[in-house]
Amino acid sequence: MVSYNKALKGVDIIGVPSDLGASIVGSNEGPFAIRNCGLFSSLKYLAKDVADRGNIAVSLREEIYAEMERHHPQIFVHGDRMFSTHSPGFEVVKTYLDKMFAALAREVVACLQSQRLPLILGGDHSLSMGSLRGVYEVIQQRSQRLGVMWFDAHLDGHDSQSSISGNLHGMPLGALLYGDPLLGIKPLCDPQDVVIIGARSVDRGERERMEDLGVHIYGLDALSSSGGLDAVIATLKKDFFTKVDAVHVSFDLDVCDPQLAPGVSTPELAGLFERDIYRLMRMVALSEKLISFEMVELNPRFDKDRQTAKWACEVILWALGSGV
Ligand SMILES: [Mn+2]
Repeated sequence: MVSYNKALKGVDIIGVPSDLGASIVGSNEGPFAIRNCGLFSSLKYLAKDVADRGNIAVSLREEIYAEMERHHPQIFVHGDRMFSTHSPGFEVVKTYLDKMFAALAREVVACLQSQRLPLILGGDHSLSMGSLRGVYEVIQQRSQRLGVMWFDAHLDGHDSQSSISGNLHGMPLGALLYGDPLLGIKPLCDPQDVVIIGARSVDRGERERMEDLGVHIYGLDALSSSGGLDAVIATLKKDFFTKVDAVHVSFDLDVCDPQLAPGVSTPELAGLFERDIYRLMRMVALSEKLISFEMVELNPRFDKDRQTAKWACEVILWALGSGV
């Protein structure tokens, strides 16, 4: 049993050591860095039944390059841009991603079906394309309504057409909201039940497209005005938690201020600090509706003295009720 969610029998850690969705490498080292901060033993204080299911198999970039060369002998410039959706070799990348996302979705389904909370450690944010597919599979079987809380400096609301970079970690939420034929993703999220918290690096078109559909965006402007966080928490309690049956939290560490969490691939100035996150995670724990949690975008290469990895552990523990 987890201290603040009686419906959960235990917690299963799942690592996704992949940075294939990002042009900046290094977030593949995230799961190792978080585990090395003693996550497992800390979780044991909160939930007696904690298991680590290990990592999802992720192919090496080098292996994928070699496969690309076989299909596209004319491609000889190897670089991180090769993984962009605009790359001529993307269909090769996609076969690897599909395998990885399907494996993650299967693991998530297995956890949820045994009333356990999948605690997913990324990895870049594109992993949500796999994790949320698994969560929705179970939610639909149960005829339930899922709320998605997306903590992020960015909206991640592009699709493979609208994205300038073609980086997959900038499009997981867009793909899940609109569907994306190139990525083979059908629309899964109900926009009304998606909240984005902490966004501050936003394309106007991306924001308007999401808001027109009904996605609730609580950007840094809403959170930093006087009484802003109080108002957002009150609104979420009234209009979000009461309406959904279960909640998935997707926590991109770049939602935090870079002074607090420097170890991310795409830092953005002026983010959330400890007290804000504490209050938001306490609300999640007290709701008793959390069914899955992912911690993404930790990039240990940019971390300072493991500060971001330790902080990531703290956020996880709060979400599971350690600060209640
Ligand atoms: Mn993100």
